[in-house]
Amino acid sequence: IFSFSVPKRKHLTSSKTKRNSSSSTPIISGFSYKKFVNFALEETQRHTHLIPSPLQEKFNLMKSIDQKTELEMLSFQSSKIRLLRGLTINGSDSMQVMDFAVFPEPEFDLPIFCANCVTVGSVNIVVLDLNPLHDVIIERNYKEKYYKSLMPLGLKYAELLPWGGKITSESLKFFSPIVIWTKFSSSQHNHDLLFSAFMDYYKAWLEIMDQAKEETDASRVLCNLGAQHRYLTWRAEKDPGHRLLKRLIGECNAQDLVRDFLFNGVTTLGAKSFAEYFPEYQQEDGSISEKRSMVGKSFETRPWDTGGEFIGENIV
Ligand code: BLA
Repeated sequence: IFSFSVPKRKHLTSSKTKRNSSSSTPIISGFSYKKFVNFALEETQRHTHLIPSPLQEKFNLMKSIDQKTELEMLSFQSSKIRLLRGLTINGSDSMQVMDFAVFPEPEFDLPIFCANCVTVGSVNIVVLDLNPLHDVIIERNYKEKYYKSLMPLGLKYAELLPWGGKITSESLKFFSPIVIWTKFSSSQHNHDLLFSAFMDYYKAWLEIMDQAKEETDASRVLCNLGAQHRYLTWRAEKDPGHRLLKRLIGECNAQDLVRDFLFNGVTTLGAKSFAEYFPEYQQEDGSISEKRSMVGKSFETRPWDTGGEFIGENIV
């Protein structure tokens, strides 16, 4: 089953930028998030020994129903990493998507590395973060432990990649003080900036992974496990990518991809249901509301100050 190897170097040069000779507008043709994932894999291998995940056998390459879009999946694990997985979508109509995440083993309270980038035409929507495993508004120790030293990095990119506008408070609670939540229009400059943010954030995550010590207190391990399961349950139910995935590969395949690959662990790491974690979504007849947010959008500006202190109002 270990017949899959990390992509070779040649893939690294697969994305290029061409200039349209008849106009001065740079055309970002061949822009792809594959180089992001390749960078992450190569960089991870400098820090730990990656082995392919058993998921790789089932999830590797897929075509959309109309055959026009390619979905590529990669997954690995290592001693501290329960699952490192990446999905890139190469669309025909200048749509490019990346969902790259790294989930730690439950013996580690490491943040979850999260890079979600969607490019449709010239519109780019980005969430890049070391998603906190535990609450960073209530649990100050957790925030201090991981984010205090990362604030300079967060501040640097908060200026370069400005806050993307109102966001649901449900999502915000999964974000850290250094989250990059941004929207921008395509240009070589912006894509380069995003790539450099991705590289810096990922290197920062690997450094804290190197330092992470295994938790031996069983109750703390259970707490980490519960927190990761809650996170997976949230994203497996409410991730904004689901609608697009359904359209591309059909409802059944999309469900498989979301529950078994992207948020693998949602059915195995814990037994609690979505409604138990997020009762506000439960409707009178017992079903789960299809709304993404019960609270609505808020936080027009970055709700963290330069010290990483939460300054947003009314977080629900
Ligand atoms: C949009 N993706 C978004 C938005 C967020 C995220 C915050 C803006 C819309 C909103 O405010 O809800 C991402 N939300 C997250 C993340 C967390 C969260 C990472 O709560 C973590 C806790 N996105 C994908 C994939 C696809 C995708 C795989 O990750 C497609 C296959 C698509 N995301 C996608 C699209 C939009 C989007 C199309 C814009 C349209 C929309 O908001 O529905």
